[in-house]
Amino acid sequence: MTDWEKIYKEIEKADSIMLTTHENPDGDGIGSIAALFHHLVAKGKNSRILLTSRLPEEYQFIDPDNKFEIFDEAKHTEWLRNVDLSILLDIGNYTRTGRMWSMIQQNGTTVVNIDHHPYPNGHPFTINVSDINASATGELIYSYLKAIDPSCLSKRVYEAIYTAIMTDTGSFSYNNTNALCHEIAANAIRIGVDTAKIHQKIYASNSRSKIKLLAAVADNLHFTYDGKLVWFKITKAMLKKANATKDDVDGFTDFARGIKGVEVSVMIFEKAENSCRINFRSKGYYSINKIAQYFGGGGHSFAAGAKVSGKISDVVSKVIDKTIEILKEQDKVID
Ligand SMILES: [Mn+2]
Repeated sequence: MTDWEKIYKEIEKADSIMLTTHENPDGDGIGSIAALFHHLVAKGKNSRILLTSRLPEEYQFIDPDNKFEIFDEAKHTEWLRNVDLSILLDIGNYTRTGRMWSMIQQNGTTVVNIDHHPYPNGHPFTINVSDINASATGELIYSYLKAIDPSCLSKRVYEAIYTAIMTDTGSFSYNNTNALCHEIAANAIRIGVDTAKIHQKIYASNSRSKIKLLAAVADNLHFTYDGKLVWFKITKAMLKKANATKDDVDGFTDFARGIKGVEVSVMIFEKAENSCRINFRSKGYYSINKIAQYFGGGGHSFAAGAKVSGKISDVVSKVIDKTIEILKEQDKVID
């Protein structure tokens, strides 16, 4: 039996199914959920989408029927306690389901995980499909639907899958872009998906506050390690001054990586007084997920993240020192 058949068997058995992705969801998690949701509804399942944080504005078009709910303990505990199957998509690490994880575990039901992030230290899932060669989780959902329920691949489902793949491949530009992504994109165009419009909705909708914050960031970039490493911090005060929100920092680490001569970019974002979020990006020469893993996070070789507790000034020196150390180690191996 293939993995897809195993997963479908679990779906067939279940009456109620919960879909979720990581907190601060991105286009891949959101698109993958929306595509799979159509399949579950077509199969007559009582399905719900529960997110630990809200659907970002630029992805609202994927959810015209308001099926994406924000997990609320008072509202969802009872349902979640009795759910037959939980499906996690693009999660990276199960801890990124936040408060929902303990509930998923407590009810002892089947957990299916579909992801393109690696799981080096084992996993707590009933069925785990972790394919690091896939460009995006959306690509895996496409393969699943093609194998199990090809008639479900409607224009709307292609829209969701296209969104997942476009956002995770940097609009088909990163080195995870593969032949299948382009085949899926071609199918999407043939079925009538307005791909230019999707791109515009997601990438041409920057708020003025976001650009104001980006200007502050661009003014405070720190170059080190022969200019190959660039880092910047975003403090609460900077957010306030630009009138920006935490969602506005999306894409900033990619922007910094795009500078000529830079190989690795690091963002240190002050979440709270004693907690920071760190994002790492690499152009492809250095692998940076080891750094994220050192700080208890995870991700891919060239895009990873972690949460680090402590004051931002302490976190900056800790993270940058460790980053340089790990880049040096890789330079030694490469020499
Ligand atoms: Mn992804």
